[in-house]
Amino acid sequence: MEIATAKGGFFSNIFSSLFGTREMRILILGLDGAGQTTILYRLQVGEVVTTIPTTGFNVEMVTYKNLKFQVWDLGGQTSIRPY
Ligand SMILES: Nc1nc2c(ncn2[C@@H]2O[C@H](COP(=O)(O)OP(=O)(O)O)[C@@H](O)[C@H]2O)c(=O)[nH]1
Ligand SMILES: [Mg+2]
Repeated sequence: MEIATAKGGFFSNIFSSLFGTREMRILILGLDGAGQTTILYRLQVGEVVTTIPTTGFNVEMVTYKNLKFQVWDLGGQTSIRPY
């Protein structure tokens, strides 16, 4: 039973990597003001948006062809750097 499940997973992974949507996660790290949030929204909405300093983080889905990226943009200020 377990083998069947593993096989199913194996083949559905191959199938989805050939024809389906692949999901990946990207983490953007950098000092505050480096342009991380600008890059995130440039990727997502296709244009440069006005940003405010990130307190905490932004998580957005970005779809490119059959790839789906979950992009994490973490603020870089000293106070939240430990995270
Ligand atoms: N000249 C220039 N300014 C940029 C660039 N990328 C971002 N900025 C500006 O730098 C400032 C900080 O950007 P932001 O994306 O909020 O930085 P973050 O703190 O890393 O998220 C904003 O005023 C942006 O408009 C770039 O490639 N060139
Ligand atoms: Mg930011």
